[in-house]
Amino acid sequence: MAQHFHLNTPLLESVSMSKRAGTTVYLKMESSQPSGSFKIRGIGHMCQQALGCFIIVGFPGGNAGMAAAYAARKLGVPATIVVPASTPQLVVERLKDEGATVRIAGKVWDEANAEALRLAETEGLTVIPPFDHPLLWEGHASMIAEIAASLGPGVKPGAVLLSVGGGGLFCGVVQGLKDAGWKDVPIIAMETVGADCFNAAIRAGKLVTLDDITSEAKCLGAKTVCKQAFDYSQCGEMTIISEVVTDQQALQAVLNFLDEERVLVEMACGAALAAVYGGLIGRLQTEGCLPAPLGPLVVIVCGGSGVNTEQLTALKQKLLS
Ligand code: PLV
Repeated sequence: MAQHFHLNTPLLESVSMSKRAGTTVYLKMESSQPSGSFKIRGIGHMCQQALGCFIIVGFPGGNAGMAAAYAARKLGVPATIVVPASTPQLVVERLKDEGATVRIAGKVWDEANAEALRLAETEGLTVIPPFDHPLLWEGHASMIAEIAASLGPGVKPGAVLLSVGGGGLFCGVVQGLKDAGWKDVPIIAMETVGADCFNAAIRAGKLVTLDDITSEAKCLGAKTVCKQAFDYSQCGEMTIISEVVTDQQALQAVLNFLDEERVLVEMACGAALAAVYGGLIGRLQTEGCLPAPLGPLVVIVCGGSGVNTEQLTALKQKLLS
């Protein structure tokens, strides 16, 4: 059996983004993972520990589901992905192409989750959660060890820039930074308006459940961030900067990235990229939240497979016209 399912992804220097950020920008290309996003790191790791068949409750975005379906195919075990009815047909088709059984249950994630728990109970399946589990964070943390190896000895990031949905990626990156001895590296955690459960929790000083997900960045659409992510933001051990961009800014970043780096990513990833394209890095330096000058900025290009040219055109019409 393979040691793990994820790939060691490239760390690419972006000249055009470096110009905009005023420091060297390195792109950790998680968009080139099998299944299209970083999710395979944590989910692949967890599926390897799980015995037998498993089940996952997918969000409409489907990247966690895609990663589980891929890992199941490689392990030769069946996977059932339960998704809410709001899941786009494109995502359902891709999950089926990966060989998963797709069950559509309920209108929203909570209803799909209830059905998944019922199925797990009656059919004896293991539930793989999309973002809230230590094994997922352990798997995601591997990207920081790779970044350290790519940067080489003595080079440390000035900051790490990423997107937050339910906080699984964030928790993995925190863990990875701690493991690398990089606790002093600030994390810039990006969300979109209407999918901003982490920012809302930080502002409220407690976990907050959003009424609804109104952002088009569906893959950031967890209503409540995981407790571990919130706890990291409160413990003061590391510098965590939480920022929110509009859907328009996230989409504009996706378009800029496609033009300049020739890679198509989801809006969820655009939220992080928008920090560079929208001039946020400079603003944070002016406000004293980030040092000036800043060491290399590492951007986690989390990817996402729920996007194609047709959907991009539809998003442009909806958000930018
Ligand atoms: N997306 C999950 C969970 O959604 C899903 O099932 O699609 N970037 C991309 C491309 C993602 O797919 C996700 C998560 C994130 C960022 C955020 O990661 P998280 O949830 O670990 O913070 C809710």
